[in-house]
Amino acid sequence: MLRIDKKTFKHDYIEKFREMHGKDLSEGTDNNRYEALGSLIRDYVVEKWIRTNKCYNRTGEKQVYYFSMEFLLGRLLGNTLLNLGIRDTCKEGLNELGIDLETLEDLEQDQGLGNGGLGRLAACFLDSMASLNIPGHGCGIRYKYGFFEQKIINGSQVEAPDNWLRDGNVWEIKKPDKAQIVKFGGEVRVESLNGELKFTHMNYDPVLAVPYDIPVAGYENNVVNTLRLWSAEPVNNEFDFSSFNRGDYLKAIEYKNSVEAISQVLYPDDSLYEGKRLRLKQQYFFVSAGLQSIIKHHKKQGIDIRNLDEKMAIHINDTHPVLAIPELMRILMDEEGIGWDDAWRITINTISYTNHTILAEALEKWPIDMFKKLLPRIYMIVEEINRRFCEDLWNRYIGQWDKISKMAIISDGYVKMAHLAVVGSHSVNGVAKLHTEILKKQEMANFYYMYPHKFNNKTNGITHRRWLIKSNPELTNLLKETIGRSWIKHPTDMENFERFAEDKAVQQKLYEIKRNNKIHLANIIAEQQGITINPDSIFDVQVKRIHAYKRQTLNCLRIMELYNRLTENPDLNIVPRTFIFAGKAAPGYYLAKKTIELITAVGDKINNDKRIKDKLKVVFLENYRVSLAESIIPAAELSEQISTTTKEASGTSNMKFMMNGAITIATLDGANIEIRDEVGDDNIVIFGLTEREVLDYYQKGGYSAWNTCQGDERIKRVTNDLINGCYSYDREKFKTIYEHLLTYNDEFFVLKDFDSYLKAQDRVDSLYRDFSKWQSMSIINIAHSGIFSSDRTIQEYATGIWGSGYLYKNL
Ligand code: 26V
Repeated sequence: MLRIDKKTFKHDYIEKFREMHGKDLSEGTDNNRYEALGSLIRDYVVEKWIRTNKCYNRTGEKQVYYFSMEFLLGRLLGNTLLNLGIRDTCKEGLNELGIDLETLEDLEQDQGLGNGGLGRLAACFLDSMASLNIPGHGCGIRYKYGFFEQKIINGSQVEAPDNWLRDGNVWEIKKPDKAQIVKFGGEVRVESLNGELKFTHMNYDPVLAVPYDIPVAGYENNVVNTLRLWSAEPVNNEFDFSSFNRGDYLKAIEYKNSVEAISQVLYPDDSLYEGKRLRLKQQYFFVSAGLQSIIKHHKKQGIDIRNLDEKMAIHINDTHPVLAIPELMRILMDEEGIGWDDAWRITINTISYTNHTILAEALEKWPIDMFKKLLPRIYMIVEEINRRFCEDLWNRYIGQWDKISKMAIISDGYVKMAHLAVVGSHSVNGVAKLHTEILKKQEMANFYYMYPHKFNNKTNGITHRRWLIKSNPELTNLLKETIGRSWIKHPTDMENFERFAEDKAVQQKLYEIKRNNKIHLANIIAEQQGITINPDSIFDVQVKRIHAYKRQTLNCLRIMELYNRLTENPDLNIVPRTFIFAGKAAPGYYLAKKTIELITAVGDKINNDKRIKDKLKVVFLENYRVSLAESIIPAAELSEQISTTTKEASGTSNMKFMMNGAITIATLDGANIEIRDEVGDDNIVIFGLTEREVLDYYQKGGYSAWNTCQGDERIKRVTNDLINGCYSYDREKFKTIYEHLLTYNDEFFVLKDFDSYLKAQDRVDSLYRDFSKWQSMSIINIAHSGIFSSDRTIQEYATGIWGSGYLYKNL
């Protein structure tokens, strides 16, 4: 915890402001004030950062490196203040200077270097590693443009670049002296020297990888870990003017552009793999730079390279950083002179891998030709890993050629990244129980049979510091008043809150807190979208990436059905509802973009129909991002987790919602199952096909969307409404959605689950009418959310995978 009193803080702040802006505080803009505050807090953090690093070097503690293409951090100011334990002091100090802390916090640009769940998980993990005293650091890419900014224009998504670095970034420190060279292309010369093969990479295109370090402060424990993000620069920063003739000049510019392209932009897809060469380049770029710098660091500490696996663990977030496996082999063999067997032992012991999806279309594989040309030495190593692996398979599965070619790392003209990840690591984990079971029994059954010891489950989690303490201060206070503070460091202690489930005073207080959060969100909605919503309606929320398997369409069709009932009978007795959606569609994902158009069209019609007396409102909030989620989630009452069973690996917003007291309506998919197990069937609303039923339909067929539609008048009507001009004069507008459901037999069982979903929604309506029942459900959900803190998840990774104990000492 940082010991700083209000007086010192005020003094430091005023000084910092003058030094940065060359004027007095009273003359500055809010932006000036934010910059000065961020910069001052960074200075405070740097002290602890230096001390933490010294401590790590002194103790020789095992270091964990979390490699990820994405870190979706959001804003840093508020959470850093919270973790340093100085948020209240700063707030009061600023107040006395006539400055509102929250106003400044709101000025910070989100750091949006991720697509969704996978990237946000990496950010939660960084927070938990630092807070649990684990020496764990992030390694990724400093994209110049993060996840695109979404605008809704005439009801459709329009993408704009996210120029998040425009006004600088107070949190990063550039470290040019730690830059590394990454080599692309060229060829490999193989020589035999004294009976040993020597590999020399020649005629390659060098790229300079320059690191930017971001401090990650733990919660009141003096630990500051590092997130290192790499930026690509040409090797000779500017092109070489000495050879200034036309040809060279253009070549030099071309080289500069092609190098800078590497860290230019985050790929905005998260479920459709495309074999884009630039993405492969990005992957090798940060993995190679990261590994080189880590190994140099460890060597500097005097560590015997043969014991590297005792001193570091490298975790790969999905297959995106899987080139860490051959790259580590390359460094150990070609640069450190270690033989294959030792290098392989070190590599396997060092690397562990998390799988985040079973969607076949998201599995990465690279065309051999592309791979070989771009990374010739790495390809040779992958080929050798594959040769040895296949030899092993031949001995085990004599004559079973089909099985062998299915499992091979290189086959059918591709390098299969998930296979490389399983073969080259000591641990493979899924992110929720069901997901891990599906990996073991279906998607990776052959590998599980061969390496059962590698497979394990680590159910995801979320940091309760951002998703409860920071974003829901009133609920945090209620918890402190009722059960004390132990849950802050030991989140499962939130279970003590269950004792208050039937306590009328606590129920009332909880209701008031939720209502305040709803009003806060209603104000944002009024400001952003110009829509007035009723704070006494049920806030029914689905916010996440727009994807067919997440079934925003199912949600939308039931709104259309309810609207039909209401127009026929405006006196229908329902609790008024506000349906809130937000989420981005991948720019090339036509069906997802059409889904947004449908939601906004349904909203336009319903919100302006006087007949239904404001009983329903539909809102699509633009530009979903971490900071917006922090306003939406504390205000939610119903959490929509309605993916097709088996398709959502875990989900993490489900955990954030329950922690903030929302009731979940869900299929038994991903971590919804664990949530159900925690709160019991009475405190969650479950519907839909079971895992078995879904798998049977996929394997054996037998589902007819058309017949399901014909057998249900409500479905007939709402699907018809997609093409009869009800929601658009242009009858073609939603035809793709209609066809996906009816012509192409509804891949994600939207119509099959429709009836069950409607019944579940009716249950929600009647539960909500019972004030005391609803509040007690809400209390039970909050009380059981502690287990979904990423602190629990990270403890499991640390003890079960990384073998890194805790440093329970104060730095
Ligand atoms: C895949 C691809 C495919 C190629 C284009 C770029 C790209 C970027 C990311 C991904 C990975 C998507 C996988 C993912 O985000 N999975 C989500 O992971 C969450 C954290 O484990 C989990 O809660 C969600 O259920 C799962 O969908």
